[in-house]
Amino acid sequence: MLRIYGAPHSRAFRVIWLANELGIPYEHIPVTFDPPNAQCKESWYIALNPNGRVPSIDDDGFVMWESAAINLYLAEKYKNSLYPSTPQGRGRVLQWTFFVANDIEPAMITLFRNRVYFPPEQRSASLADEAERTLRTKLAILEQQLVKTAFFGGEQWDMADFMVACVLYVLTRLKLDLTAYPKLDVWLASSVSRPAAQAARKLREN
Ligand SMILES: N[C@@H](CCC(=O)N[C@@H](CS)C(=O)NCC(=O)O)C(=O)O
Repeated sequence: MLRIYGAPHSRAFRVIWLANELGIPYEHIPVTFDPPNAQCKESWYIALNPNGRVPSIDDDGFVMWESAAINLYLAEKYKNSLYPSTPQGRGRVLQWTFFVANDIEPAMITLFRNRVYFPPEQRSASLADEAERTLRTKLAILEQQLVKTAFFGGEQWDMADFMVACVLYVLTRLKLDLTAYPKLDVWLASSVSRPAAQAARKLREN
């Protein structure tokens, strides 16, 4: 049985969403990460993930951490129609995975923390503004791709789309104005409306 560790409003959301897409049965252990009582800092959890961060998985005794790596592993092991059948298709999945992880997520998280997550007195408007400028140049690259092809996977919504959408999900909580990226806006709304995403979102609301 697959075990997924991490509160549903953490990056564990990404893994839960994919497990739903793949139809994998799993047990969810909602390990908390918010101080001061973060369960991910307890010794039993550090034994699973030395970073003391969520998510982690235990897949029949195989323990892994890092959300993107976990999702690439699960997609390959429990392949369904989302998993590209060609090396080129899989190359595209990796390209978009690294792009969102390296170029988008740091700016997006800085923006999220300084506009939404931190208490108002801890927010920095200048950090937020700078992060928004960086983020917008990267969102323009995603928009350009969707002008060329309907999906990041090409003709159909596949793992490349999933890997972008599960990171960009934070934008829906930031309420960033996406009118400069009309195709990305529509694509994101439709991605997060997928039944597998909706089921994972429900856990966040509970
Ligand atoms: N690159 C890691 C980041 C994991 C991460 O930062 N998780 C947050 C929750 S979303 C966490 O555990 N924060 C607690 C901490 O850093 O102490 C991944 O994608 O899995």
